[in-house]
Amino acid sequence: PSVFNWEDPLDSTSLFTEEEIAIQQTAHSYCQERLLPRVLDAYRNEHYDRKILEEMGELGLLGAKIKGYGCAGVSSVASGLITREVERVDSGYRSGMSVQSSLVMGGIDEFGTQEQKEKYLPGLAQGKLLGCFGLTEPNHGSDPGSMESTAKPHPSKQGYLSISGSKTWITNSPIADVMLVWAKLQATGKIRGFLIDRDECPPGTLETPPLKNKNGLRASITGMIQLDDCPVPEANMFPEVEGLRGPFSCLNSARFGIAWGVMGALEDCISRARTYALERRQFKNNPIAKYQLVQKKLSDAVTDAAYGILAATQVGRLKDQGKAAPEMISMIKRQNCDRALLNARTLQEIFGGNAVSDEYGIGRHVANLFVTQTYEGQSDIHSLILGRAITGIPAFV
Ligand code: TGC
Ligand code: FAD
Repeated sequence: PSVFNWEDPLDSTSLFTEEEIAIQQTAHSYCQERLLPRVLDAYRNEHYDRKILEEMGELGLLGAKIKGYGCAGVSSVASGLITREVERVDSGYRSGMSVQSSLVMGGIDEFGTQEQKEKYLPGLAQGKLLGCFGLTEPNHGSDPGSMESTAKPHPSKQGYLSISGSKTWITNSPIADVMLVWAKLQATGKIRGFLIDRDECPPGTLETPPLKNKNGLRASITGMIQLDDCPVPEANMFPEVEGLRGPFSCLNSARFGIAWGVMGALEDCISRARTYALERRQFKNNPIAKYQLVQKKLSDAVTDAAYGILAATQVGRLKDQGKAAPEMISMIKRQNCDRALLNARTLQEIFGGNAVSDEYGIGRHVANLFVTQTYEGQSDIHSLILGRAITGIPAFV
């Protein structure tokens, strides 16, 4: 007879190949042995250790889907399993990795010239070069199409553009070596992608101040990108892609990764809450796990995690066959983020007063999961993307 396994209730593992399971195990061991012991300190002190990306690079976890340039060339499902393992420890660590892998490396791989790929991808794959992705601006978050950053011919440097503008809430920006910045080309008014090397920016043309005192995602580093007539070689512009298709294509892959990652965070909440409920005793020395209301909280969370993984697996398979519509990714990003946040918040109640202590880890996940529901398209924005596809009527304007 088949056995019910609360850690994988619908046996999603049976849908993964041996190679995918081996990759997940490598990521799992690294995350539990090397990341978990440092997360509490990192979160308390709002510290991100850039060596983490180098360690991930050594294991082949960065840009893992990309073929060539020192990348592993794995399936979408395998890349999802990596993000699930990283976010099982902390969404901030997954965030740093997603930006590097999906947004920067993915963007260069899809839209870069051969020279750009050869120049940046091997270093990014090793985690020796750090990347960030600048789309959001202080006045334009959900509506990046209205961005104000512009690129115009440089007044004095032949073959250079001059970029001005401000990007905010940018993961990794204070420590990034290379920045993928989206700005409008003045001549056409069209959005284009630019690779900006920190080392090549003259003093005063680039600042990347950190945004401190966050109440979520404290184990990742976030900042601004301020460009003031920054000279950027024309050769550093993505050659063809124009308009929002560029940044949104990178986002398809990062949003897919988040849909997997938040399920890892939720699974960690489930495991912590279950252990706590079995150990904590109230009323005639009963474990609180005996009480129906506690069991319902666990049942809801375990069900949502199992459904979320199955849906993400299906979209991953479709993605590799070239059949994943962006709306499918919006659906799993929205659903998995919303469900992870809702269930984590409910499971937090199982810890009683101890939920307030950061030693129990649950409050950290709840605070992080609020951010995951907000970035890469806030959940309501994904509702509208789905609503547009369902009705044919865009609700944004
Ligand atoms: P819309 O008219 O919908 O589209 C404009 C052009 O873009 C194309 N497009 C896509 N292409 C590929 N994939 C997608 N998912 C695409 N969605 C749209 C579309 O075909 C069109 O192309 P063309 O050639 O006809 O010009 O544009 P809109 O301005 O009406 O968009 C509205 C909306 C709401 C869909 C969009 O603006 C949106 O998604 N807003 C959310 C913004 C967002 O997600 N920002 C993320 C910033 S990066 C980030 O948060 C990183 S956090 C990382 C971490 O730390 O983990
Ligand atoms: P707004 O767009 O001002 O939205 C505020 C609220 O209004 C939301 O609830 C939204 O859903 C709602 N709203 C807006 N328009 C509508 C509408 N038409 N109909 C209904 N509701 C609407 N960005 C990057 O480019 N790169 C990064 O690396 C990056 N990292 C981030 C890291 C962190 C920790 C955080 C917090 C954010 C990061 N972001 C990054 C920015 C993130 O993508 C934006 O915060 C997000 O897209 C929302 O934009 P906003 O904050 O300007 O909110």
